Amino acid sequence: MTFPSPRPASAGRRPVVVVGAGPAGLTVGNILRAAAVDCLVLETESRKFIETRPRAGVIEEWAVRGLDRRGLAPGLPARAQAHEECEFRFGGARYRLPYRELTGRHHYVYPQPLLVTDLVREYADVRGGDIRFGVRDVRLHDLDTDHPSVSYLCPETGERQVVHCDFVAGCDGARGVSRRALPPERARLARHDYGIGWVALLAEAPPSADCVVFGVHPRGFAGHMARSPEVTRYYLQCPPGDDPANWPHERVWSELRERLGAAGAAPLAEGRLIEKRVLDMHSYVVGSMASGRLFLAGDAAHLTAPIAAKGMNLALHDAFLLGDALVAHLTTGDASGLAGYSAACLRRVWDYQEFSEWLSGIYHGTASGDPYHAGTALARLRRLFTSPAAATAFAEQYLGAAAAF
Ligand code: RFL
Repeated sequence: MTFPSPRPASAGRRPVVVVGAGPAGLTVGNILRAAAVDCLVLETESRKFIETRPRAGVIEEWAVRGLDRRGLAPGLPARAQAHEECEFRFGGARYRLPYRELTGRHHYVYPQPLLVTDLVREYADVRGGDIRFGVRDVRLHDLDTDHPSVSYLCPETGERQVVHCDFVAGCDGARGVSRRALPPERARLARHDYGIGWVALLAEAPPSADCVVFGVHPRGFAGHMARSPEVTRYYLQCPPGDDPANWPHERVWSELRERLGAAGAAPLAEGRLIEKRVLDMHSYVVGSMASGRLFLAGDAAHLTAPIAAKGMNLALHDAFLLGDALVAHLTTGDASGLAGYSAACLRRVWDYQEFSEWLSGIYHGTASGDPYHAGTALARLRRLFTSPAAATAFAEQYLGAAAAF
């Protein structure tokens, strides 16, 4: 929904207002600041909250190169762990997929809160960017005109403030307000519900393997992903809508041991569970990521269930394209980047959606209770470990290294 123009209570003017300080919004803000384009970032949460909110950890190599090229997250390649292989466990055995050997590429593991901390510091403390935390009731106005604005309630005074601008970058995630400001035909979602839940866990425990591990088991999928030498993310498939209270410490660890068990595997290092939430696996993609002066980026435009660890990577891809396109338009008048923005982003988005859906078949088919899906899941798995061509194709998709044309 877009609101009629408010009476300016306290007007300011910026070329760009960025709504949301996640990886997408902060990256756009940093690119604008580097080109001396003034902008304002609005965020509903506090700085401390966004710097500690746990989520992603796997960043693709091209995304790290993109950050590095723009002077963002300095030193990240040195501080992040490089991952070169992953392991599938099924039928009581372990199968390694050496994706670096197959493609020459690797993943980085760098927790999202660290990336957000780096990006906020660079934007606000180094590049002098303006950011307002704790804002309430953000509204977008007159997006179909050449004088859009964004208003919000100031956390200190409770008064509505209005900022006039040329463009709005809607980077406010899955539950933000920007997507709702698209006209209905563009806001229409292509949505996919997997009909599956995952208990997402963070354990205060060192990783129990030197790579990401996927357990494909008749009791359900289980995943193991390092986050740091002290913290490990685990996933356990569960019914959608399940209550996290149904997963006490003992049950979690016994299911993880069972589903990730395989001959020769190191025992799991147990630890206190510091995050436990149930995610209902679903994905969506908007019809268009642009309308008038509004451009969406990241989860505001498309959600990718964390099956293949793609969401933050897509948010960064959008942000690189949007930041560069806004700079080109505002500094040289070149509008071609903005004109092609939505189509360019959606190519990669759909590529990653398709891979996530394919991978879901492998993860969840065996436990589906449907012998047909169990059969095709095993066939996909066997193919990965019998056909070097299939393994290489998987590796390219898993790393996001396949060109999205
Ligand atoms: P974010 O990170 O949600 O940031 C949006 C920001 O906007 C603020 N906000 C508003 N601000 C102003 N006005 C409003 N009205 C607002 N409403 C909301 C929010 O407070 C927030 O600060 O979106 P962004 O920037 O698009 O980034 C997307 C990523 O955060 C997301 O895709 C990833 O976390 C997904 N994801 C993963 N992605 C990967 O690439 N690799 C991974 O390994 C990976 N693991 C994961 C994940 C997501 C997970 N969950 C929680 C669904 C693991 C998990 C468990």
